[in-house]
Amino acid sequence: SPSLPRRLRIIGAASGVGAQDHECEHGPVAFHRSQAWHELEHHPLIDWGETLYAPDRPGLSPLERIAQLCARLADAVAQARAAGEFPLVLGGDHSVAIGTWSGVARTAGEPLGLLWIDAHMDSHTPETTHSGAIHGMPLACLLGRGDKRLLGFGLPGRQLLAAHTVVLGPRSYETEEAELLQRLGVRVIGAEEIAAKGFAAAFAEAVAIVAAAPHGFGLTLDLDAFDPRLVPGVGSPEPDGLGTWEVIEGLRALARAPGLLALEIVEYNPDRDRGGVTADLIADLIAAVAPPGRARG
Ligand code: Z70
Ligand code: MN
Ligand code: MN
Ligand code: MN
Repeated sequence: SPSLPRRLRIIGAASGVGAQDHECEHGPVAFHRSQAWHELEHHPLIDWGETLYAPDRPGLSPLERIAQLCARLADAVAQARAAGEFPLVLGGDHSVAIGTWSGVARTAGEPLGLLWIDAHMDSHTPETTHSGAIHGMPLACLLGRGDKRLLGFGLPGRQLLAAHTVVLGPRSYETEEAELLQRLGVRVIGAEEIAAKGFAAAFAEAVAIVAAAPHGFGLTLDLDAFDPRLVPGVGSPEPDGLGTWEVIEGLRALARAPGLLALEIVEYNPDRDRGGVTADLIADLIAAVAPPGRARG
């Protein structure tokens, strides 16, 4: 008999302290209150699970607050998978990726493939960062490099197979992080290469690499990958960037891949949104991966 479509469980991860501008911490709650979510919430196969917050106790450093949030997020993601649901994590700044993909790798039992769509590379270590911002480090952490306090939520060592990890879309980065990715063998398909070969070809190449991971793969989508003229509600807008339609179409195709284990959408900053267009896009991205299901009306 055909397998039942998986329910999709949204988990809000309200981190802002990983970025220099903390406003992304309001992303999950703002989306939950938006008209775009109101139109999606009746979908029979989409549930809002919970929203997790970084602890606010005085004396905790940003890194300690992110570590505590990521520990709980990894557990929440693992619980969703154990319940047979498909986790969709909504950030929050991109440091939450440490928790999301640690939780998924733990349940998969082996390191994963990961498609990282972003204007940035997020592959600094505490030794190479220029800004000190932890949302500039999560991919390095998932590859096993970084502060030990951010490394203990998933498998021992690394959560990702470098040979099945792709960074798609970077157009703003520092040389140290590009060098780390090159040294580890991560394929980077930057904005110039996308412009040269077209998004569809670049996306297909990226999917072929990540979907070949033997124990499954994920997608993390930093909203700053999009052109900020189309998607203004992001933490760190960078000029130019991807179109929305091409990515939604790519997600529709990706959702049919049997190895896709989870999805993450991050860096939603409601303060910079205009007329709810960024919230609308988030709803369209969620709908693109949701199983088909009639609204209850
Ligand atoms: C820079 C840093 C970053 C997101 C900005 C930027 C990192 N490389 N990541 N916005 N999502 O601070 O390390
Ligand atoms: Mn605020
Ligand atoms: Mn990012
Ligand atoms: Mn980014």
